[in-house]
Amino acid sequence: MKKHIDHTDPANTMNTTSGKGGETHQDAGANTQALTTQQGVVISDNQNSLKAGSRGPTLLEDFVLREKINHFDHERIPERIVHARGSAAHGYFELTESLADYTTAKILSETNKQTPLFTRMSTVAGSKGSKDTPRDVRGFAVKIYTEEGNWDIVGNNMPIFFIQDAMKFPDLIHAVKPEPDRGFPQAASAHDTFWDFVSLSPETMHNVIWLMSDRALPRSLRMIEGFGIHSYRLINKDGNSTFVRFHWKPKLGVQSTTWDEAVKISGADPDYHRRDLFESINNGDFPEWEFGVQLFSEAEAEQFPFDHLDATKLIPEEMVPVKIVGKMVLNRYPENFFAETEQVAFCPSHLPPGIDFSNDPLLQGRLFSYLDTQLSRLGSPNFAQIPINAPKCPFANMQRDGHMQMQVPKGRVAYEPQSLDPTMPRESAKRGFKSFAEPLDDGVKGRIRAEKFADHYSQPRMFYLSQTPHEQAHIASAYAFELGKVDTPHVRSRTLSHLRHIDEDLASRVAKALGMELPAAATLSAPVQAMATSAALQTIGRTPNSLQGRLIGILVAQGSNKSEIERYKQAAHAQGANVKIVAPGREVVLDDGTRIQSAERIAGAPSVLFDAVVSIIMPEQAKKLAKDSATLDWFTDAYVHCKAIAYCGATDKYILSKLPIEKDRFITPLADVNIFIEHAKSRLWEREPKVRDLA
Ligand code: HDE
Repeated sequence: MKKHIDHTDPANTMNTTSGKGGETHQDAGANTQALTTQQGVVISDNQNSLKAGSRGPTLLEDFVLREKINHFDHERIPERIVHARGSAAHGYFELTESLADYTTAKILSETNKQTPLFTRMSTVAGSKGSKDTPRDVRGFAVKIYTEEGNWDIVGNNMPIFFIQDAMKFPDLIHAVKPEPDRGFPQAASAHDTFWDFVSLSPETMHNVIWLMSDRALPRSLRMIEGFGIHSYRLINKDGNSTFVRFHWKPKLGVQSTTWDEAVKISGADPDYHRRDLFESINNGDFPEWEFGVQLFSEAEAEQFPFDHLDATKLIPEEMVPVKIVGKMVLNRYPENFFAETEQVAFCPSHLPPGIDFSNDPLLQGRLFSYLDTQLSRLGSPNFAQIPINAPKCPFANMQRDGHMQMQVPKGRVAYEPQSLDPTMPRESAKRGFKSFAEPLDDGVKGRIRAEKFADHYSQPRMFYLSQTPHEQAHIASAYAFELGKVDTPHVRSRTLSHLRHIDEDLASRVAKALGMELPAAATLSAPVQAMATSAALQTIGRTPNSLQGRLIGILVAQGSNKSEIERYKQAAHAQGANVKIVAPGREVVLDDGTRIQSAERIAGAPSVLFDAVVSIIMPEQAKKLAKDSATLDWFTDAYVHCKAIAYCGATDKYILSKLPIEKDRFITPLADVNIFIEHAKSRLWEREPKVRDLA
């Protein structure tokens, strides 16, 4: 009955899906690896289950089918409670300036050597399958496989956190996650429970204003900053401690999208950031960050107008400069998403000797949480043996057994101290991890919050006043959008009562956009301090005027001018940008008869996916495209998102003239290629108030 079919021939593979009986697979032959069961038994037929007769029933005896289905049924593991959606890459860390005066950690004192690492960037609120571009904080977790043990810097793309004490974390997360009765909204903070919680917890105000800023809408994971947030300690050979905060600064600078763009990107490409990371690494454009430290002594910390152990406070760079001492390069995308990105287990408690924790009460809580969560997520205390988690330096201890033990420890000794086996590992007072011998004041035991933690508004105020006017308008509009989704009037009103302490003008703008009266200001538990503004906190103000790492979309169609296309491509490439050709179809014949492949059909590549757009089309094609809403949106969106547009005569005559587009200096005819390239490096923010009713 059985026929042998060559599955490498597309004509034949059709047969196997046709549902007709009798097909079988292509035979592995002598030189091809054979498909086997988990037990190594070669499988003869991977298309048909074992049946009694050609039309069944299927036999229980079919161990090949049962093993295959059984494994499939258990393919999923619990997703992370927070930061479930993430993308990651391998790379290396290199120290360029030694911190040997401050720490014994080799990773921070031995320069010019490359140490492997794995970095995972994530959203916080959404589940594993949620979109890449919600308004959200981004996780920034780096595992450095140092020769003295793994060092996990588990941080975010914002330098502060929502809460001051670990006790409040489950409440914060329950408030932001989909509401439990209805199961929505997914990956969104714009709903009642989030704003109810934050408006009752003024300590959240600082992170909330960052969340309302453009920082929450990154253009690319390659363009986010990373912060360790908490203060840590560096310990030197004399046992002296210096406080430190860790920073990652992207080589491409910080860049964000607008809110409207982020919303549309999530429809056009929910994997926008993951795809961007994958494509850039595969193109050899390796994402890179500088590694910096803010170093300060206990005495200096005493002088700060805030408590550095409070994770809702940043240390302005103008107060303690960020000293750049190294870099991180991501140069290899994971081979298998599950085995690496999903199974990687970060724990802030993973530190090499020479680095130590501070008493930040949020950090102290995290030191428990991450180890604990890995047990339920990965199912075994042996998760450190999974290749992505295992240290790359030697490791040995007396821990034994447990689910999924991968090692086969030898010998009769599994305890310490022992005198039977001199080859077994022993503690080392000299090389081992030592905690800083911190003198502790003998305060009272109690559920206490330090008084210095009480100032909740000075830093959000500093953040707001540090922004450019465009960014302030985005922030005010974001509050209006989010609170506009809140149905409970007293929650909206209570939030406004806090905004009054951040900035009266901000509060009035948001109230006006919501059509609400301004309530009385919230009760203050500490005076609002005037802090110097900090330009380092801007996004738009600091976006580099550069095309490096950006993407230009060129719309072409049947008969488009090849030399114009080449001219624009070359000009873009010369500045470090990538180019994607967009066309009505996936293949198109140009004016000189060459048939080219487009990267995308226009229906699947709205202009929100590009940093600037060019249109090179012939009149007949322009007339056709003028009737296509995807094409009309392509231009309208590029316009309302303040992007540079280069157009040909036919585009102008048949498309742009039909649209509510006012020609400004960022909209240029094809002849002005150099002007277009200059403009493509930034956005024309002055255009925004003409096209959007900002708060
Ligand atoms: Fe996390 N956090 N967190 N967090 N967090 C987790 O650990 C937690 C906090 C951060 O890519 C979980 O492995 C508590 C601050 C990142 O795999 C969990 C508290 C910061 C990631 C957890 C915090 C972070 C996590 C979920 C308050 C920035 C993703 C799965 C005390 C400095 C890591 C997991 C990755 C993940 C708990 C607060 C960043 C549940 C209890 C502050 C980047 O253990």
